[in-house]
Amino acid sequence: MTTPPLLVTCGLPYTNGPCHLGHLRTYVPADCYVRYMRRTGEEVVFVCGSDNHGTPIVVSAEEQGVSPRALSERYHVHFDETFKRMGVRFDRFGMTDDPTDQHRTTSIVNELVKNGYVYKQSVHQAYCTRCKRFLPDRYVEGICPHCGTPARGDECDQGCGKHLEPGEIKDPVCKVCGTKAEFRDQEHYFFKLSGFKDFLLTFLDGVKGTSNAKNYAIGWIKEELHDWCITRTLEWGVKFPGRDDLVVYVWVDAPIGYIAFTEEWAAGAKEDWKRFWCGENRVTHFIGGDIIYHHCIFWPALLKAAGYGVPHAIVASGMVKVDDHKFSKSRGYVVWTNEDYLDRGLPADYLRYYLLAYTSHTKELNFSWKVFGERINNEVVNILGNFVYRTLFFAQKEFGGVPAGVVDPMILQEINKSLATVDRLMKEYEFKGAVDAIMALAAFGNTYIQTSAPWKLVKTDRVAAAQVIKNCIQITQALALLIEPVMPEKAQACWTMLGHDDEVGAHTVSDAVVPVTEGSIRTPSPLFTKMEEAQVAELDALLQKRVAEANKKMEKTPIVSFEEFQKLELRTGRVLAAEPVKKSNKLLKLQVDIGGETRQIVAGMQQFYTPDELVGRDVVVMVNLAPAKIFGIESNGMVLAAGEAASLLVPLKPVEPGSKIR
Ligand code: B3M
Ligand code: ZN
Repeated sequence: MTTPPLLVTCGLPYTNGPCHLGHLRTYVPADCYVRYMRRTGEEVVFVCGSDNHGTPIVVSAEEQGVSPRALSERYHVHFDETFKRMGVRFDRFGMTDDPTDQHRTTSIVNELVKNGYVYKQSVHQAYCTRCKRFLPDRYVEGICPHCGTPARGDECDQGCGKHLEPGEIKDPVCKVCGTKAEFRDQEHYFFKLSGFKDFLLTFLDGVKGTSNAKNYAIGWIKEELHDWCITRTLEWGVKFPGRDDLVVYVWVDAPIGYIAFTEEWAAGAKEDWKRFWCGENRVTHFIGGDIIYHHCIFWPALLKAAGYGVPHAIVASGMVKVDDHKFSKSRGYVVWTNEDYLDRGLPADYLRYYLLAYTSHTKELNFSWKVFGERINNEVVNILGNFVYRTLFFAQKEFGGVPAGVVDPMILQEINKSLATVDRLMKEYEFKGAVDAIMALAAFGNTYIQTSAPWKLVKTDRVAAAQVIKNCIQITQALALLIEPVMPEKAQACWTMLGHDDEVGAHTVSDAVVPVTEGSIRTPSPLFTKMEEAQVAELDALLQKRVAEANKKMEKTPIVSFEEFQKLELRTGRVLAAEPVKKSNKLLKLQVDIGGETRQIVAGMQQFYTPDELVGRDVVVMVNLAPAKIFGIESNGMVLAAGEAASLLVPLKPVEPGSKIR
């Protein structure tokens, strides 16, 4: 049996905001893997596209007063261009809103229905009475029923990370207007996911990729597996077949995009997309660690139910932090790919190197400009750049290029060792390890040239000096070939300086041990320039400024809508009794008549009023404040007062206790 071709995909970016470091943490390693695998002689197709549907896009489009399609097109172009600038080269970068995905999704959903995996059921769905609409997914916010953390309608993004089904979220609030949502019944379609438990356990047992993906998913399945609601009440999306009022859930048509983009590529390349997706395949998904659930549970079950091949490997990247803080756009802990990096003229290859070499693919990456600068200078510039430049400079100066002779077997052996290590680690998705092995070869070269000192040797033994340089050029050639998946532009520059006219990427990595031949090279120039301290400081200052501004914005008192104000129930109340709270020199325990009901309220007023001064007075009470225990005493409301001395707010004219404040 022949091995099927390799299809690599990347999680699809939503078209509602620009590209940032969090995106790149998945795309750069995927691109590195694709480049490497191609250069082992494999047939590889690399597809991605933008994710245009779902509530994140609709909400953003509404905010900006444009259509979801227009917003999607804008960011689609943005991502396409940014990836190219970063050297991430997809064979196809499509859109989920385009006809191919619409068509493939409809076809797959029809298949699911035909195969008996879909049923209709009424669900409690969050509904906003003010906006007069159902609140799917990110239109609603509330509390996660599993862990109690504030969550979005479709996922517990801050807490346990679980996917939430419609109707599951507690205390739902409309994201658009802030109104407390209510639950109303609505008919939806469900996919019988619960029947796939055994299939999924077997699938996950065999799936390749990184262990984090697999292990999380197995844990979730062992806990429980609910059926999956696959429709939403939205205008924007792929219509559910036969229902004009429903679209399929974005997490159905988004991964189907992987197939659609393969179809689009195949149409252009005169290829058969089925080779990649039907039966035995080698589909490899690179994803962010936050979408493991969708790729390891929903997606394989869906493919299986519709009669497609299931993914071969799932590679999940670890989280990104910025300056030791959780990555957060609203808090300013973000690095924008264009604005903060590429547009400042910084080389894409430096960031690629940093992302790949910083830590293991599945571990947390803690970005800081300082460490970025250090690693580029200490590793890329001092080790790799230094070795290559010394070698080529000396070769050119003394021998006018590559000298004659035969490379030492010891050198070829060293290179072969590196090739084997890099090969093993790349295939294990251990990109950091692979980069380290390449840098170790450069460090070996540095030590070798330093201890052999050809610049001294040449004065006494020209032949021996030529031998050293020949060996160093062989190592340089190996480095250019090996570093290409990591730093494609710099690798090409190095390759060209070695005197080649073709593309380094057109060579297999095994060419690293093909003996270099005598001949001329191009005048060398340093491959890399140092990150200047001042430049690093400036980039860091920019980040700090952004964080400070975000903080200020957050601190600002938010504007409150009339509806929100109305949620506060303020009434007049008459103090019936007051006594000091034992063992406290600040608190008074009050009994307040708020109109037919007596409330016990604990207030910090002992220094300002004697109990006698308060009894009989009319005050203003916030009635629907959540009850609290103060000094072990239940307090049910708050008496309003102003200023340091707690001057009581009182009605100017007499009113009945319990009069509403309007
Ligand atoms: N658009 C982005 C995310 O949740 C989402 C990925 C879809 S991959 C099929 O990270
Ligand atoms: Zn609303």
